[in-house]
Amino acid sequence: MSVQDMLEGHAAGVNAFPAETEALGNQPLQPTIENGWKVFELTAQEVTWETEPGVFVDAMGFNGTVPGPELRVNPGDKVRIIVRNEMTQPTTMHLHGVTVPNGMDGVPYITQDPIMPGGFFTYEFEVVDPPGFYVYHSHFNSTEQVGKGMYGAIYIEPKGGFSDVYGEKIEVESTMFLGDGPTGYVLNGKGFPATQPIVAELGDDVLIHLANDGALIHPMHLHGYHFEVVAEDGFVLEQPYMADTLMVAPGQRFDILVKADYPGVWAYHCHILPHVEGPAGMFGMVTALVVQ
Ligand SMILES: [Cu+2]
Repeated sequence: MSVQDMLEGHAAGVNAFPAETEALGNQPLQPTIENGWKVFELTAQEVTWETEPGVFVDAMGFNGTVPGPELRVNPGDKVRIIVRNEMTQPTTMHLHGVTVPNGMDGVPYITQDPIMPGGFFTYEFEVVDPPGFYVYHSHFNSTEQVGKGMYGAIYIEPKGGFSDVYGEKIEVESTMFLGDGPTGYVLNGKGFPATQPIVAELGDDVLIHLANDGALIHPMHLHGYHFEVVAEDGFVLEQPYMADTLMVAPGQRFDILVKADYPGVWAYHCHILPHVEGPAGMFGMVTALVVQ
């Protein structure tokens, strides 16, 4: 590749960021309340998903997006999640890290029959875990189904939200799912330059929920800052620690706090370089913390 092509490629990606694509994941899903139960409805669907401008992949998602919708519940809630299967293959859903009755664990032939195409299953549980960040994902043919996007966030939070958990007023809350399967290297189902920046005002306390639902480890590195790792796998750490690079293995979740004290556009990316940058510039697992 010529020097000119390299320069133009690098510049084009940055100039396009954040590029628009069809649909974003992590959208809030409001429950209905039925006899004291919070009822969420999720539908497993095969979708064509735009990971970056003009790049469409065969994906699978809850309610048609990668990641699926965000579910928010409170300690003590009675929660019902109805999962319908509109796909051409069976599925199940597992509540990753959430304490549930065994029959609600979502593992095919261990705790339930698969949800056949056209069928549904109702997952019911009472929230007994401490406030934190949890995940739901497919547990059937999961290399394909999770790899193609069947995962999403479930937050257990007090009425005052995560500000009450961490004793800081959280001005910006952001969630980042890492993925590396058939969708390519993605953050929340999008590859750079279609990844979404985290935007904060100077001095804001920024909470980032990180989860890896890919098949590879990803050391996530934030430029210009040190962040505080405050929770792991939904548990608030008794001894939070400072870092600038945090290894997130498949299945792990972390909460990190960033005090947005330095203005500017700060790259935030996986530090396995083949996941983020080539001769034509940045791609994949790159976004930015934008402090205004
Ligand atoms: Cu990576």
